[in-house]
Amino acid sequence: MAILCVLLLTLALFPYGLQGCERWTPEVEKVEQLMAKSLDDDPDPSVFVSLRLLNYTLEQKFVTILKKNVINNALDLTSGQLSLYVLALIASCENTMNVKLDNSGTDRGTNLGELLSKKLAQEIKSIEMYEYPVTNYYQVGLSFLALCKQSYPINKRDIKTFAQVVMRNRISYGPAFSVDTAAIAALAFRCMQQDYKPADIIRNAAIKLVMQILCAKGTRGIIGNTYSTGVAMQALIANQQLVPFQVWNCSNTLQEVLAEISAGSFMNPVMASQALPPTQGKTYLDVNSLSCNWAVGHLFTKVKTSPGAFISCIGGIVGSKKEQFLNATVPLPVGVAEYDSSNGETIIARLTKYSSKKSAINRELNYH
Ligand code: B12
Repeated sequence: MAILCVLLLTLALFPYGLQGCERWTPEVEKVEQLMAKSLDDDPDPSVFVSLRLLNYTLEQKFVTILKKNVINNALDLTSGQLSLYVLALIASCENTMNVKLDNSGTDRGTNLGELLSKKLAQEIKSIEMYEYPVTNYYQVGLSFLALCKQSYPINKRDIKTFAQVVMRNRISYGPAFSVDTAAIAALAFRCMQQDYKPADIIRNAAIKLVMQILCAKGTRGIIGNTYSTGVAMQALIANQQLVPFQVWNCSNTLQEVLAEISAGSFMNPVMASQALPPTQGKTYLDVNSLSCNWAVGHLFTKVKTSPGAFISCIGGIVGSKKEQFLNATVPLPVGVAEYDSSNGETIIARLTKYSSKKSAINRELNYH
């Protein structure tokens, strides 16, 4: 049945461009904020990548924490975890081949490409010996993807081994076909279609994966289950030149994902991180086409006073002890430490000159 489905879809192959595959909703924004909040504990690279793809304004301090974490733990990370750090740092315009915490001559830098390449070599060796990787095929896919995004050399033989896994229907965990795993592999093979060889083997693996993903689509648009649909959508968007338009209507899937988001199925930031980017037409392949405008950090300097924190300096500008915080034109009834900002509210620090006439606005800073 599955073979017949793949065959029919292959015959019906009519390339087309995807349309109407992006929609911003208040629920998407809520989940985006939930992801952003989760970074404060310890930034997860998957959540960070997702927020970067969504164009969410982040503070650069998270990049420093990610760099510290990856440099200190690189050897202990699994191939997939290291790959997610690589993607996060690429999305931050960092040179992953030479990651440094400071620019003094003493820091020799860490080559994450080299480390990841070694981890992938172990995965491939395990596949060749035991027909299963050290971790799982999802992480093997992430490793190929992250190496490709760094334009790091990948052994032709390793690509062939992974393609063979695909062609022999071994993209699974346990006995069942894994849509999530196929999706990550499809993103990796799409990426490798650009500059890697053997070209025909890479293309055939991508076609097979796309067809398998399409065969996992339910009538309403969910692909696999709720939690695989986001990554599957990413795979189909990235491989849209292989998607027959009669077979997949992206907007049905988008609608289902948005409905699940509204129903509260994505309160786990990592699960949300896989699903949100494709709702805005973005995939992991876009990590290297983002601009790096960081939010200014450490904006407010506070001094301790008996009622609580008193803001003495904003954005490097020292106050005159005459500052006021207003909500619209109404002075806040509490200090900033106690002020509970509501969702989506923007704080504007507006520097105005007090004068008997109209106040002149010198500078305006916006913060979310
Ligand atoms: C591989 C995999 C597994 C492997 C993990 C072990 C291995 N050999 O690698 C196995 C087969 C054991 C597994 C089991 C389960 N999995 Co699983 N798994 C995955 C998969 C495909 C990749 C995970 C991965 O490597 N990520 C990349 C690395 C870098 O990130 P990581 O955080 O280090 O990965 C670890 C965790 O993801 C953890 N893990 C795997 N599955 C689950 C599930 C839950 C609920 C938790 C908390 C952790 C967890 O194992 C990974 C390897 O150490 C994901 C797909 C996806 N979209 O994320 C599904 C996925 C995470 N699994 C899922 C589920 C539902 C399960 C099960 C609950 C299934 C079940 N009914 O028994 C069990 C949980 C078992 C348990 N002990 O708690 C769901 C989670 C949905 C959700 N809302 O949280 C996903 C998203 C698949 C899906 N689309 O439904 N899984």
